[in-house]
Amino acid sequence: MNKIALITGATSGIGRATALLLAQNGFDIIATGRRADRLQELETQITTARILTLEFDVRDKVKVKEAISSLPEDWRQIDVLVNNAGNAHGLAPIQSGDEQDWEMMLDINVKGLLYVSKEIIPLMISRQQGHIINIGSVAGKEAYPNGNVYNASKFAVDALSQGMRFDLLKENIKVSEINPGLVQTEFSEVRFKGDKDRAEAVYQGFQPLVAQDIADIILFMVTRPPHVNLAEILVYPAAQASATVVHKT
Ligand code: NDP
Ligand code: 8X3
Repeated sequence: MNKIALITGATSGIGRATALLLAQNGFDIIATGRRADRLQELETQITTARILTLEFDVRDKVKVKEAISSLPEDWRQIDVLVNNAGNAHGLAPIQSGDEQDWEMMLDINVKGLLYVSKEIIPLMISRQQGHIINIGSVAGKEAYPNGNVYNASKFAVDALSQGMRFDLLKENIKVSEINPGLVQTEFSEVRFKGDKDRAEAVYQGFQPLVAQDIADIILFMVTRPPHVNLAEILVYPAAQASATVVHKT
């Protein structure tokens, strides 16, 4: 019988690549996101494993609870939770930051991760097994100019990953964190509110990571032997040395 992986934010970028890769490698997939058309498309693309999709906004804790409660019995043995849903909204000095952007980043990246985890952790505890992978960021390891609230949200993911690891130790649940540098996805388009030129410029002059690179790491993490937990990985493109130092040609 396949293991089951629930991936938040599976409609795009890292989450989508992870859903496709895990499905090719013996996992049944629960894919979540807000865009129903993307979820339906993913259903047609995953043919070698079972796939179930759940459409919800991670900010809505009632909907999160309802969605996870609605899982049929044969989908409730979740082995892997990938807390991936998230984005940056805006890139502005703290003194001119937009409050709605701030709320989105804290509500999605931090509270959303908590709401989903709160529903899945009891299912894992009841089986005394599971693996939670939190997608943090280099932005959660070092702040950078104008990153402020996005940085804060990812520093929170880092703290929560460490905290979860302590609290779930006796429950035999592994907690891992992946902190990527620049990955070319829809991330910058969202950050710059649909400005495609500005988004593309972020990745020009060097070879950025792609979503598949992060999916490969997730697959490696979740296929280690039971006694091994790869607790944390910081992964850059070869041309990146810190959050702000990128060698562009
Ligand atoms: P994308 O924009 O391509 O994907 C973001 C995903 O998150 C989408 O599937 C989106 O689905 C989902 N999402 C966003 N908001 C919500 C919400 N309110 N409720 C439910 N789902 C939501 O970006 P990435 O793949 O790059 O980002 C994935 C994760 O990786 C994020 O946590 C990001 O912070 C992190 N990261 C990204 C890096 C990069 O350079 N790209 C580097 C380091 C970390 P939908 O819109 O359908 O709801
Ligand atoms: C995404 C990477 O450098 O834009 O978390 O913050 S960065």
